[in-house]
This record gives sequence, structure tokens and C-alpha cells, in this order.
Amino acid sequence: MNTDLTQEQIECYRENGFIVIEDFLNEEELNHWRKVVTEAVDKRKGRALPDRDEVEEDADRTFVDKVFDQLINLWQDNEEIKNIMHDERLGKMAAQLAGVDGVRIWHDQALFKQPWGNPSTLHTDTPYWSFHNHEALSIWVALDDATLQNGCLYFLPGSHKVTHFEPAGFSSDMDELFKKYPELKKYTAVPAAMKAGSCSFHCGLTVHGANANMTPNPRRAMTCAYMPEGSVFNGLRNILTKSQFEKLEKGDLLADDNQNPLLYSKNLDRKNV
Ligand SMILES: O=C(O)CCC(=O)C(=O)O
Ligand SMILES: [Fe+2]
Repeated sequence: MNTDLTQEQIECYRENGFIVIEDFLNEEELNHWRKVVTEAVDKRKGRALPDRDEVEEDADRTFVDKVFDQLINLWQDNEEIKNIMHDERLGKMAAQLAGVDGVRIWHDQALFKQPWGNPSTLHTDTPYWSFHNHEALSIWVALDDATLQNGCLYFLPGSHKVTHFEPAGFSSDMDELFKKYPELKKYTAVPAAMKAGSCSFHCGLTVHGANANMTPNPRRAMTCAYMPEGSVFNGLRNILTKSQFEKLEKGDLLADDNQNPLLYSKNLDRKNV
């Protein structure tokens, strides 16, 4: 795994709100991730989360179900995914890019855009999560070549400096988000085509989406969202279990290791002391 970041890459991420890292996994690692993720997805049998069928119960399912298969928190019911996801080096990369002292896993997510799958509508991520933190971010690892034909990601560079924590996007209209952010309509979307084994990181407030999959093969990706250490509950349930949700008050620290394990913390990093 190619986990060393240069200062230039960090600056590029901060400026644009995303970065692509070519050849992130070597061939052996890619084959392992593919095998393990595909098996874990098959075992889930379409259930979005370990404890529930759907995460956004009021979403337009007829459209969303054909955007991608979305299986969340596979690490919680699959030991091999847990081993992949609980890698301190991933947490360190996320913390370095975001410029924070530490990160917890918010959730992992397999996103398989099936052949002829719908576009992933332009959206931001963080507004849907149970904490509002400008520095939250995700890694997106390509398990297949992600191309202009099969639905690679597109980003609006610099849009993370414009957006805020109100939910935006996620309807069946690609341009829905611009109702909230008319100033972004003039931005040019940049495609992040990448070879299998490459990855991108994006800030949860960077506007992003993908085209339809115009090929007869799936476009598979494994992703993980990272919550900066010290983030507090904002009242949204999202991936929290019913019992966690019922116990939390707005402003409470989100630090339950069973749900959001601490992946990296500068203060605990043996190499930094
Ligand atoms: O895989 C896709 O098409 C969309 C991914 C996405 O929105 C994300 O990783 O936040
Ligand atoms: Fe997203």
C-alpha cells in the first residue's frame, strides 16, 4: 500500500477538496481487497447495514437502488474487511490530508455501480452524517478500472470552500444541488478516472458525483468515511444503532469504539513520540 503523502499532495487536497493517488494498492493487495469485498457484499444479501435494510428510509428507492449497491459497515460483520479497514496507515493518511490530530472510522461502504446503473447525482456527504465537521473525508478505492464509460467519480474542485452542512443533492436530478448553490453552476467538474487499485480521497463537503455505467460490467469501489477525533453529535441518526441514537444528546462526543473505532491519533502514534 502506497501510503506516503508528499506535502504537494496534501496542499493539492486542501486546495481542491480531493486528490487521486495512482497505484495505491499493489496487484496482490488489489486481488485481496477484491476477493474479500466481493465475498462480504454477497454475504450481506442486500442489507444496507448490519442492523437494518435501509439507511435513508425516505429516499427515492426506485432511482437510488439503481445508482449502486450500497453495503455499509462491512467491517462490523466481516473479520477480513475489519483487518483491511482497521489499518492505522489509512487513518494517518486521512488525518494528514485533513490536517487533524486523529480520525475515527465513520463508516465503510462498498459501492458497486452495476452494469447500466444510474448516475450518482451530484451531492455532498457530511450533511447526512451524525456530526458536522468540515474536515471529515472519505477514501474511495477502485476495485475495477473506473472510467468515463463506467461511472468514475467527478469532483467540483474547490467546492468544499463554498458548501455548508445543509443536505444537498441525492435526488434523481443531477442539477438539484445547484438550487442551494447557484454559484457552483459555473464550476467545471473534473473526472477522476483511475486504474483498479488507485484511490481518491475527498472532503465530505466537496461536491461530487458520477455518470451512469454505460458498460456491461460492474464498477466496484470500496470506500471508508473518516470522522475527525473530537466530533460531536448533531442530532442525525444516519448509521447509528437505535440504542446509540436514543442515548445521545446533541453536542455529545462521538467516541464509541464499537461503532466508530479510533483508527489513528497523533498522540498515540509511536513514530511521533
Ligand atoms: O461511487 C459513487 O458513484 C459515488 C461515491 C460517493 O458519493 C462517495 O464515495 O462519497
Ligand atoms: Fe458521496
